[in-house]
Amino acid sequence: MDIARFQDTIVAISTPPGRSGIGIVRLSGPQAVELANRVFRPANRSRSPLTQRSFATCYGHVVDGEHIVDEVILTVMRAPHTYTTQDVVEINCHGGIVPLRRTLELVINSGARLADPGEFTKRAYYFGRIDLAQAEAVADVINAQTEQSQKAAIAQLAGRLSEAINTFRENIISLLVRIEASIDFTDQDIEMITGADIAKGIAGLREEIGALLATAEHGRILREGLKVAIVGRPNVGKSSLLNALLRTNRAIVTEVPGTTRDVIEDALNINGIPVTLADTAGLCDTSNIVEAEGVNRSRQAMAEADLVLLVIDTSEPLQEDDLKLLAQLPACGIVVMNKEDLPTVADSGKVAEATSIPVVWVSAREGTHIQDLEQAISSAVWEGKTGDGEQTIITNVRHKVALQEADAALARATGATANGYSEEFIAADLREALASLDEIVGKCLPEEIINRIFAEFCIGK
Ligand SMILES: Nc1nc2c(ncn2[C@@H]2O[C@H](COP(=O)(O)OP(=O)(O)OP(=O)(O)O)[C@@H](O)[C@H]2O)c(=O)[nH]1
Ligand SMILES: [Mg+2]
Repeated sequence: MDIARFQDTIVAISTPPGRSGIGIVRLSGPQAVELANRVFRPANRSRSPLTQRSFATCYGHVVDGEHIVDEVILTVMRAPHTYTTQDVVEINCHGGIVPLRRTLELVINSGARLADPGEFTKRAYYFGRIDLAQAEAVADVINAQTEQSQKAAIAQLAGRLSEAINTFRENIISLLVRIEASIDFTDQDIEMITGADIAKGIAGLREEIGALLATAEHGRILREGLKVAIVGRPNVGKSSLLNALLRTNRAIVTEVPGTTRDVIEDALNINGIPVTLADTAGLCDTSNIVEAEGVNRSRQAMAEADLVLLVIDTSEPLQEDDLKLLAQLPACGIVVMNKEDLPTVADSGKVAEATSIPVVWVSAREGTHIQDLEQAISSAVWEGKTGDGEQTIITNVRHKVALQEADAALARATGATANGYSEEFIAADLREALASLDEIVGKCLPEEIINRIFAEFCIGK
């Protein structure tokens, strides 16, 4: 890592482009206060950012020579208790693109460099204020789509995941110390670690890592969202159901079978779960090439979904196609018995016989019992858990893969112990497990990977 680059003073607009009450230009680096001061004129001439206490504000103007650019409030935050651990200055401008751009340009002309995406957070990581898992959580907090996703990200930012990983690391290190002592001092009078001790230590660790890994699916959904596909025969009310769940008229609904030709997607929040909902073309045998392409896309959406809602029209007798779809329905599915406002003709007993997955009755057109369906969707995801964010969870695929690798190395160590291999082999496996855990918190990780992680961040964070 080019540490010298972190001695540059960087600047960026930290708020999104567009009109807003306030926009923030942020600086970090050894010259942050000095460079900000060059473009700032305090309203009270006796107060200067240069002599300002940390976390105090100063009212005045950003100026270009004698020309006033904007009326601002400037906050000075002094190293080391700042976001980056360096001196940080935030200039609260008016939130229009012109005052923000001009302020940014003036600071750059004074000698600052434009920040790379995520460079403020990268500095916080390199200077040791947060570890890599916490830095990744910063982006997750910004990107969170629901309160539950945000809770998980905040817990990770506060270091909950890092604590769990560090406890695993310490357990491995203490096992390693004991194993290495027995290797180095075989002829001395110290208490030797036995194969049984090692096996017990590793088994306990694997159990805890396994419990953390078991949260990964739940975590992935919180971070990336749940993909839900609405499928069924033509005209059963799939698009009406999409509209009912979204509470808008997003998709075209008509009494003509084959109305929906393409997959229509939209995002919503169901009891805290970020969901991407896909309405699809009715599944049927067709020789019409447009309809056939629609059916292909429906099948693809069904295959890619985390959860499938199979809609059945209860105002008609069950058809062969309904039964075929029921048989194909994945375990993570819900049968939606639609049009409950009309007299029931479909044989619901046959549906219950055909599947063991939940069945919910609704009227998509009238909007009745839609909340029951939402409840069924969240139960299917959380499997009865509350998803209250109290548990430490894995939300990031990178962390999941590293934990799986650590677990695989521990499994090899268990095998080596059971087979009575020498302690050197067991120690080598334990060191590999340790290296995988290190990757999560960002110890000894190749720079290329670290750069890739921060490249995903927005400018100004
Ligand atoms: N009575 C009643 N009619 C409904 C209900 N849901 C949908 N319909 C009607 O059923 C017809 C088809 O609805 P759509 O939502 O377009 O059905 P679809 O499954 O998307 O149809 P395709 O896109 O053609 O596959 C429309 O006339 C709707 O008004 C319901 O709950 N009750
Ligand atoms: Mg439709």
